[in-house]
Amino acid sequence: MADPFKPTAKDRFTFGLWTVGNTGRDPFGEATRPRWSPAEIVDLLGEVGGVHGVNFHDNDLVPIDASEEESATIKRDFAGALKRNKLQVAMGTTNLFGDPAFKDGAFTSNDAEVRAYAVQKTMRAMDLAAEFGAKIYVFWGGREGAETDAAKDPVEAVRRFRSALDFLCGYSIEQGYDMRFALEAKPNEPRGHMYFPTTGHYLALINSLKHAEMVGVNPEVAHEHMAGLNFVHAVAGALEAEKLFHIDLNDQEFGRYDQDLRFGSVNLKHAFFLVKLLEDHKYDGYKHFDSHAFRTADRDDVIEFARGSMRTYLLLKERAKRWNSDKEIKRLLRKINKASKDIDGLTGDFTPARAETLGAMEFNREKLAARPLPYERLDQRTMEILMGVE
Ligand code: GLT
Ligand code: MN
Ligand code: MN
Repeated sequence: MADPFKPTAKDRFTFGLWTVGNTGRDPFGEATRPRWSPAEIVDLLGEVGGVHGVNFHDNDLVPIDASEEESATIKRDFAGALKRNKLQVAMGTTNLFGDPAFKDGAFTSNDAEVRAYAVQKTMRAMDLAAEFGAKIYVFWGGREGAETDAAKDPVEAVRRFRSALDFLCGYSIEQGYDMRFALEAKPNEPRGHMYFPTTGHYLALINSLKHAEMVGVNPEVAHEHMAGLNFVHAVAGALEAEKLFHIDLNDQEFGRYDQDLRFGSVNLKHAFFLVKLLEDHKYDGYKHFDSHAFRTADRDDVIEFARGSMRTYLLLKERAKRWNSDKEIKRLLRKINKASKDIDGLTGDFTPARAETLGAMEFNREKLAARPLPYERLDQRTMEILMGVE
């Protein structure tokens, strides 16, 4: 029988050059894996099988100091690898955090020249992403934050960030790139504090942009969990606002540094509700695994890491389907949901007449409070489905 948990390109799973290509370097130790070229990473993803596409920062593909000639060779090799492995470029982004010029931020830097350079670097990175057909462009403001609020007015920082985004939306439109931007929040790291710490902060900013319709969010599991927040709820807010343009899947122990662990490997229950949410609401964007293999992994184990990420998603998708069709779950859901068209209609659109009717209604608080909510049973059944009990 064919393996039902084998991914195909239709699943729209993607990986970044910087994720499977991660060398294992950390603040305390040197690399444990060699640096593979972009083409070698694409070949590795081809070997993994079932991957839809690959994502990159400008400098993951072309080093910041590459000559025209070097750049042309790298791009040619990369394009060849994409073709032979039948992979797409799904998303592009800019490295606005690695170079020392961005030590005090990029779009929010106190230095007008740094801000202008950051916008110019992004324009060029967008050109590069467009050359490879990317339609989604991610903004992760790695250095857009502060260690001391004596350094700048945080209101001014928000304004600078907005102004850069407005300009770059204009650039994408004028170039005919037809890109959609996805903003990625993180509470801290590498800065002590970031100006846009949660997905909610970005959802609020988007409404104030000149081209709000082309801008959405790219929430990441680890980033919301670092802040101790419920990621499923962050994604739900984005879905409801029709702003979930991209998603970064990985995992994370609550309250730790950014661990970028394999999807579903830490908080299985959260991962389950996340997959269920994405599937129930028919999210059809890319599912990007923004994580990296353990520092102990060699090339074979990196392949296992990539396969495991996709397999876990598909296993959880099957469990979500099982949950939705489970007789007991359905019975419990019927019991706890007390719908009434008449009553909901009353508190829908406001009219003085409805307010009058509502004002005259009598509610029996004791009766309302006495209604049973068997959530313990519901949660236990959920756990049993998750653990494979039929
Ligand atoms: C960096 C970060 C990620 C972002 C990437 C996009 S770069 O690895 O930790 O969460 O998605 O810039
Ligand atoms: Mn991360
Ligand atoms: Mn990310």
